Amino acid sequence: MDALTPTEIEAAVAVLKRERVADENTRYPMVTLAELPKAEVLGWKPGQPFRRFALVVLYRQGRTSEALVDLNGQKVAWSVERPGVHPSIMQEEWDRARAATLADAKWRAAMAKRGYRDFRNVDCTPLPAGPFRNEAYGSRRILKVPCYDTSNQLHPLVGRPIEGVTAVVDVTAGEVIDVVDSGLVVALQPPPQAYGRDWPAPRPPALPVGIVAPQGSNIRLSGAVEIAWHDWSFHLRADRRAGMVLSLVRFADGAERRLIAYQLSVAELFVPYMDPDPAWGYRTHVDAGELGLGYLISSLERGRDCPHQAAYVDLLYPSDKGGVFKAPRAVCLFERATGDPAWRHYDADAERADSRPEIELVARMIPTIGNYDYVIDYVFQNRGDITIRVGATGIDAVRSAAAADLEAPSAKAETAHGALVAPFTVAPYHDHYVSFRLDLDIDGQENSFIADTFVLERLQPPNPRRSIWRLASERLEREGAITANHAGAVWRIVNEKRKNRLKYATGYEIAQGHMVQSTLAEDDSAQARAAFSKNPLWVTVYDPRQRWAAGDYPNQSVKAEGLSTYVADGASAANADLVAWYTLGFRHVTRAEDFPVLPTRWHQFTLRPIHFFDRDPSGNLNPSFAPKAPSQ
Ligand SMILES: [Cu+2]
Repeated sequence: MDALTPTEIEAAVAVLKRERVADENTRYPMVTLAELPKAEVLGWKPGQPFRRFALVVLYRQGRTSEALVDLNGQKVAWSVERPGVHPSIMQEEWDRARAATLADAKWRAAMAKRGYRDFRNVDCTPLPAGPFRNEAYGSRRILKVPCYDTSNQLHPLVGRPIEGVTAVVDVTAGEVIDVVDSGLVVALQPPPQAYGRDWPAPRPPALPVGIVAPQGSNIRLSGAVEIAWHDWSFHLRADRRAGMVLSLVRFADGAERRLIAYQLSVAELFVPYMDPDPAWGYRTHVDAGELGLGYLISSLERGRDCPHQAAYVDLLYPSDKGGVFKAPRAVCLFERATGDPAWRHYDADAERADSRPEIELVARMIPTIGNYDYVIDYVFQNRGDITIRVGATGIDAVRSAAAADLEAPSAKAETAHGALVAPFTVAPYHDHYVSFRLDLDIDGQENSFIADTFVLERLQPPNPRRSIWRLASERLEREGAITANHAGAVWRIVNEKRKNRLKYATGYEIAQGHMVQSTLAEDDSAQARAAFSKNPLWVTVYDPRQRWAAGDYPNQSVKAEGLSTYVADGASAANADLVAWYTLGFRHVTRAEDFPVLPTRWHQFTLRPIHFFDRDPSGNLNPSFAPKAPSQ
């Protein structure tokens, strides 16, 4: 399960060139580990030889192909053309789009209408093109480019957006093929306080509060990269698109290391803006497929993004040109005392509480996707829970407005699709949908999905109660979206062949946390290509080729791909190798408190044992986990 090493990446590229599948002009939007069949992985014993394969997406002058390279045999196992698709955007394309825009005469003329004749203080940030079913760009590879006035600013992302003008760049030709001028001209006002260099001065430091492990760490790291912490163990690797990928998640139950999840990873991130302006309507980002969370992973700051004593893991990613780049401190792993009781009970007779302090393990990455930073955490707890959390922070995408406040004459129109977050600054409303691919393998691969719903049971006299609820359990027979009665349901994946001591099928609940369903129309191409966002949960039968909620190539796509096509054959889901896909998300109604920076906004859900164990696995927590009380 280890990520490809630099030697393997270079070897894969060399084999492709030698067999003339690639040449000097080929770019590599993806070079990643092609996993071996599950049986081969699970049957492997340390010391045995094993096979290694690289899955490569190649891009050369408008043509996309895929190849599988056998790294042991040093040969191309297969290669295939993929006509009509667009792989993720590459670094040189961003650079080319920015340069082409700044040099274009038509764009300069549109900017002159807004008072710009010199461009020293103008910066441009290319964006994915979005789906464009009705535009005349054909199959060209496009970036759309809005620009910002950066005079008096330190940070281009918080520059003043120059409204009304979007350059459309064919990044293969390196030329601007269209300049969309909506005619909107917003006279630029002075930047609001707290923009750029007016960031508020930090308050004086408070007395220190921290997370310390004075006698060392309980986390054990080995290989590239195996993690063991208390009863938990898992493997972590880097992927350009998913960021960190967790595999072979096990819990030591007595002498047995029981498999819970074969793999956990982000499967897509969809952020559609709700602004009809042509300069905004295309902003319907599908970040993992268009860009890549690993590609945009940001280095973690010691003592700020994670505690000082965290273990920081550097990760290596393949570059667009077939080389390797290193992301220093790409992932952190740390344990923390939450300050909460893991469990407790107060004994009134004895006048004392028996309780245990809670300690948990966090595995964290923070991809920075343009203006947004997503703190993505997998939190492991002694009670057997894995809580998956996403914290959205960073900077709201904003547009310039004429209104200083809501009483200004232009405010009503300017806040129809967003809120003023600062004077002259509107943050358009939008959604965030994060799809998690949860390949749960509860005590093995033969699993079933059961939804327990709450139904009203009427009671008759002489019973003084008139109603109670009872559980109605339904097993999912065919793969598909979970649409019926899902609010409040207990969703669980069980192994009907393995029983706990009470003879319940062992299982894990996908405990509903924050979830959101898209309400966009089916005939909106933004919705079509992110069809997964229509449902909070999908269950599919494992297929190693099905990894991405919006499909392999959502960039510029107008088609429904991914989950909606994965379930189309309705494969039997009873006692099958199941994959659950959970849509975590929120509707972002922007507000003044999102400014100058969005305070981290957390959303989460939990994987929780249900009859998996014979009893609470945290019942045996040692009271000595308690830190010594500070001397008074
Ligand atoms: Cu947001």
